[in-house]
Amino acid sequence: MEKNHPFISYTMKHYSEGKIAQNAKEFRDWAETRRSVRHFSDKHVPIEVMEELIMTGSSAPSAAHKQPWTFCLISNKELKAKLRELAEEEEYRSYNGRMSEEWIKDLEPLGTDWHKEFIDVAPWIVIIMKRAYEVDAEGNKLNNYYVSESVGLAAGFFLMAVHNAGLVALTHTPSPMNFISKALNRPENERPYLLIPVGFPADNAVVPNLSRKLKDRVIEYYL
Ligand code: IYR
Repeated sequence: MEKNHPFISYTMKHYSEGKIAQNAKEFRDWAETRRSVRHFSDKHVPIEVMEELIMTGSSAPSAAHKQPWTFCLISNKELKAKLRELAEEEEYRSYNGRMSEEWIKDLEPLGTDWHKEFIDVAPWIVIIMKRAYEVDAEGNKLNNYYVSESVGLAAGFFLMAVHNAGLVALTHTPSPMNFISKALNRPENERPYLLIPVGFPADNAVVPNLSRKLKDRVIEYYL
């Protein structure tokens, strides 16, 4: 083993087969209760909570352990209002010409349109940036690998942390997203990946009555 890259032992709690089956079932049942929510309350969520959720996101595996992400944590009212305005401008154009008829039809059951009220109502907006490459102190570019895959995993971990905390989120992809880089003054090596409002659901929040694929359509067995 390389001296410069030491390994440490890793041990996990040993569960019985029955307990493992129970854990798997209970976690799945709980995960199935997560929903994307578009109607937010403006109720306060402490910054310390958000930091914990983000650090759970950042615990995700990443290619070559580069952790190629930055989570922008936004509560500033003026900035949220500006982001909403810019997102709505782009979304208006998307819904009124840029998106295909098929796409618009696919979104019908979700009840989305170009209005993005949640961006300034939710107490927090988390914008996950993917870092295409790193820049060292001398200005040299350093590679990151499988950036989209890695950042997708971090986003997934983050969403589960939000759900676990008793909060809700929406994975929003305003398109195109370059306005975010400008509004947040992000460096050249970062690209917006997802905009995620986080908070409590509004009292009158509703979600579409969707069902999820069952295992016969999800799993192909090679036993
Ligand atoms: N970006 C638009 C459209 C949209 C696209 C998909 I794919 C969705 O699952 C939901 C919305 C919007 O946010 O409304």
